[in-house]
Amino acid sequence: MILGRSERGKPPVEPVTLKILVAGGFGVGKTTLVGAVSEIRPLRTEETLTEAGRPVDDTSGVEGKHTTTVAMDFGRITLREDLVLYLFGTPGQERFWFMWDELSEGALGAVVLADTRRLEDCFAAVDYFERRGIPFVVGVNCFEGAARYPVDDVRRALDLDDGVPLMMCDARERASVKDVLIGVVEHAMARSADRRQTVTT
Ligand SMILES: Nc1nc2c(ncn2[C@@H]2O[C@H](COP(=O)(O)OP(=O)(O)O)[C@@H](O)[C@H]2O)c(=O)[nH]1
Ligand SMILES: [Mg+2]
Repeated sequence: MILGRSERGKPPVEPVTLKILVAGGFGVGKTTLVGAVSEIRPLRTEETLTEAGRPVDDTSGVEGKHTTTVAMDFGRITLREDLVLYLFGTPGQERFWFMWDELSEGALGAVVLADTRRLEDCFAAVDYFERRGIPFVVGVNCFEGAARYPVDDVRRALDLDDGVPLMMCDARERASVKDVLIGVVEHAMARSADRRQTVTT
């Protein structure tokens, strides 16, 4: 017998798909994060850092890095059978800012990745999402060798609003990245629920 519907007699669910941006400074682990969780082979547009790009691409602190994402990272993760996230990594360098408005179209929320050794590199992303009212969480990518700071110190250094979640993570670990992504979805949903409340009361 052909089971057109699921064995339990429920119609198959059409998953909700949500778009999440992954932002942060150059070399903070955006490509790594998307690659760690994506079920599809991440689409990457990496280019070898050239001599010409060297004065613009500051690799101090990430000396092992020889490629840079020129367009974007793209990946997909199924959080539940009815919830699929599409991940879009934003290009880290300032000369690609023009792409951000395009990429953030229709996004539910964002992850801003931060490295405590170069915290200032994510200020621009934090500003961008704050200014546009796009819900975001900050993921502190814990590189080994980087000093661990108390969450409150990092929050203060980033001047984060109280409502913005900040999570420690490891961009190489699927489980860790998944927690951060669940954090974004929950934060965005809580924020939109708050807004509905404000409208009706
Ligand atoms: N030790 C460590 N290295 C990482 C981590 N995340 C990324 N990296 C490395 O840091 C470098 C930059 O990461 P990448 O994902 O390319 O950064 P992007 O420029 O933000 O896309 C790569 O060599 C990664 O392998 C991490 O959590 N721990
Ligand atoms: Mg990258």
